[in-house]
Amino acid sequence: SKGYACWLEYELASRAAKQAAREWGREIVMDESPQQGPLQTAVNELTIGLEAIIGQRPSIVKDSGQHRHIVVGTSRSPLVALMLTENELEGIGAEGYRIKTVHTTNREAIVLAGGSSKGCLYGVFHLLRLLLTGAALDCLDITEQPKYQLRMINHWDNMDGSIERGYAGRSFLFRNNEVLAGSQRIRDYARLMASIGINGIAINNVNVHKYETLLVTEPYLPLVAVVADVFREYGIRLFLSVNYASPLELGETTTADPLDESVAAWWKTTAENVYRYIPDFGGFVVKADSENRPGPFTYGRDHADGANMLAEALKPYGGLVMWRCFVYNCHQDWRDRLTDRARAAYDHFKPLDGRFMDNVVLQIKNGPMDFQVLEPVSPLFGAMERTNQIMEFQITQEYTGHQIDVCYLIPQWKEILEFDTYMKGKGSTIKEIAAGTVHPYVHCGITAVTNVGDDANWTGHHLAQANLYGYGRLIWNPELTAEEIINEWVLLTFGDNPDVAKTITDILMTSWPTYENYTAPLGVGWMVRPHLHYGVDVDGYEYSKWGTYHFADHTGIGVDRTIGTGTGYTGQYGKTNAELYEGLNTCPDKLLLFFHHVPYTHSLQTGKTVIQHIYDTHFAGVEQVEQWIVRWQELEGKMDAERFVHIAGRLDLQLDNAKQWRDVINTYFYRKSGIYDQGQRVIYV
Ligand code: BDP
Repeated sequence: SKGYACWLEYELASRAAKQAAREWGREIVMDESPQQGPLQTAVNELTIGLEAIIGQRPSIVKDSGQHRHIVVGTSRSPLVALMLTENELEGIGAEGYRIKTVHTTNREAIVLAGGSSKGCLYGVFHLLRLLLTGAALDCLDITEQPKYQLRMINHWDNMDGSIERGYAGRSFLFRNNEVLAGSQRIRDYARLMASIGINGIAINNVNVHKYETLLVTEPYLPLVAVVADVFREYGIRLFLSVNYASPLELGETTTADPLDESVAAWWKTTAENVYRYIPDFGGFVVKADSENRPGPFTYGRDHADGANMLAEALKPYGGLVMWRCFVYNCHQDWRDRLTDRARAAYDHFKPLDGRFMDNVVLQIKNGPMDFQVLEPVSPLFGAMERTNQIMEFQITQEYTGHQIDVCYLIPQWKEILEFDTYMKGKGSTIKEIAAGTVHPYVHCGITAVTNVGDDANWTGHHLAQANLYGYGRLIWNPELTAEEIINEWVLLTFGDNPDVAKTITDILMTSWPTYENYTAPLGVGWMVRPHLHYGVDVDGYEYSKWGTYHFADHTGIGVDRTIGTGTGYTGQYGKTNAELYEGLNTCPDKLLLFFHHVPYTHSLQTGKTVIQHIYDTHFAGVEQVEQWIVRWQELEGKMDAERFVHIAGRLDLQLDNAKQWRDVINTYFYRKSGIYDQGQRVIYV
């Protein structure tokens, strides 16, 4: 079925790519003999790729008889050392590589030198990409290094086979409370992830219940180890989400107090056992004291106590504790309305800076609320100089259209990465903080909740594959533009028809602003159907316990988060940003209602009133989707029918959704404000 191979669809190779592969790729020269592990995988992948493109299996030789050939090896290979100078090999990090075309008297070779076997693996996927995208192979000279040390994926898969916030079928990791160890799909998945540079995957949901609690114990551990073995071949370390109260819930202790010795001892034994099965185990992901999950608060302890107790157990083996900062009061009542949920993570964690062990990494969602289509950047990120941090994005489209609606998220992530916190002066961007270049973090990087399931095409919507591909590419190299990423992805996934490429690029590049246009306005967020989080429900969360309010009444809308008159949230940012957001006239329009409560007649920087902006954007959002549908229809016959029809169907559903949002939002604000649309369009149904 179309789409299973994702961006590794080598059959799509153009004639030019085939020609180039024939010229260079008949022989792979190596002098190292890998038995297993990433180097062996690298050679296999190069062989598989070349064979699919050329139509003939390349041979692996010690010395080439061909005029043109490919040399693969780590920087320890004598052959590689012969082809590249010491200078050229210097500074290739363990996960990096150099690809260089070397000309000798009568030979030409593309030399791929990996800083380690993992570097070779990443380099092979890069080389195949170069071939498929038509790069000039006779003058290559590329050195690459990932920007981030931890490049992770989080699954929210449950052992019963369901996926929390999954929109692409059921889990391919678990079914009927069993681990699907040994499945081909897991291997195919590891391969896809390695091809975009992912090096750590947490396989189960952060909400850890009965069966998942058992994953770190004997009956399941050997099966988890089988998955870890597969991941290892692809350079990926396996992580597990754990239940903070595991020993208590398994009946092996009478408490989960992190300072209780029996609790600490249980985790030590557990860690020892985990590492017996999985020697390169990555560590634990922990959601504690959050949304009804257990945590150290129950025992009057703080999150440093909790995280350090686990970190102590993992320390001897090099394991990490990915401690999530999504901690807030999810049981607010109306009297709590001024205890702003956006403040929670910072208020809880900032005072603990310096108390965490160096194998603890605080995992912080990109925004202070919860993966809305638009939010300011979390003020906690970069605010703790002495505590490792990793940023968490959401690839799965929980609040951005459930992979029914198109929403290409790379532009959102890029905007976040480029955000300057000014923590250490200008240039203290999220991009640099996550790389550990602003504060001397020992462990840091980026993680994201994934969007895959057992659907034939992995992601439900074919176009949602772009988010997965783009995530990996972006966290390898955040300097890539959103368009560059699409260009690569389209070519690799759909082939080189220019009309197909142009239409898909245009749709993807306009999709995030379009989704924002027809949903909740100006950064206020929510207004979604409770729990489901798809479709409009203006007051769905307005009077509930979750702390997510828009405060719309007959005069105005928005949350006053200023220091002057509001919740004081703006004060969690450094001075430059605090002032920017605090000022009604300096606060960027697009986040206005996140930070300020304003009358509907308030003038935006664009000169429009808030109410007119709401009307206009909601009409514009629907019109944009209608235009996409017209554009899409023009592709009939220019691409495979399977994906053409599938995507056309999703666009129709998206149009329904957009219209519903438009009508409900516009009607609601018309009724609240009594102010007509200046365009005199029908705004109420
Ligand atoms: C929210 C989801 C919920 C997750 C939670 C989390 O609605 O399903 O469990 O985040 O990140 O976005 O822990």
